[in-house]
Amino acid sequence: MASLFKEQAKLSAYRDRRFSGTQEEFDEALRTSSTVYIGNVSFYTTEEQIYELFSRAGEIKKIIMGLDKNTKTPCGFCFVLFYSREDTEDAVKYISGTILDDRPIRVDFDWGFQEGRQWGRGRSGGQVRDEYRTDYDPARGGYGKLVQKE
Ligand code: GTA
Repeated sequence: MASLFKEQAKLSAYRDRRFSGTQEEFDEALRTSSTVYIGNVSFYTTEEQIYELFSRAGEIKKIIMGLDKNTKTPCGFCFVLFYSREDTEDAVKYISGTILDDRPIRVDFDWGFQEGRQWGRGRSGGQVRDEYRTDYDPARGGYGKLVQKE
């Protein structure tokens, strides 16, 4: 019974609306890929800091910083590509929740990086969540973009 639950447990609460395959294909990609998404990152955190932290889980193939599509500057997320699935699972298990630049980062399984996914998808250029935020977050551009426009 426990293994049935384990099998059915969702690997991620996030569903990428731009993933073109079926839900089954999405789930399979999450189960097998060696890519993680890192969220809640400060705009000031560097690729070098990400490298140093995530190397603790295993050898890194590549880091892709998430960028604001207008300013081309970091906008608070990134993808880390590992060589091994085991290291990917360790990153989710042990690094998620770690404090980096005073913020608890979120490490999520990802279906796999594709060109274009490095850009924020919000109308203002950054991440969608930073459009709607109502709190003041100095490490992520201050107030949410919609509040700033009011
Ligand atoms: N693996 O959790 C994730 C994740 N997120 C949040 C973004 N990406 C993720 N990948 C994984 N796990 O490549 C990836 C995207 C893309 C890149 C930038 O990061 O696949 P984005 O953050 O700008 O846009 O993506 P995305 O992901 O398409 O945004 P989405 O799913 O609409 O909304 C994200 C969050 O924003 C929601 O969970 C919610 O908290 C908030 N939000 C969205 N719409 C509203 C709304 N109308 N009102 C209030 N809050 C909202």
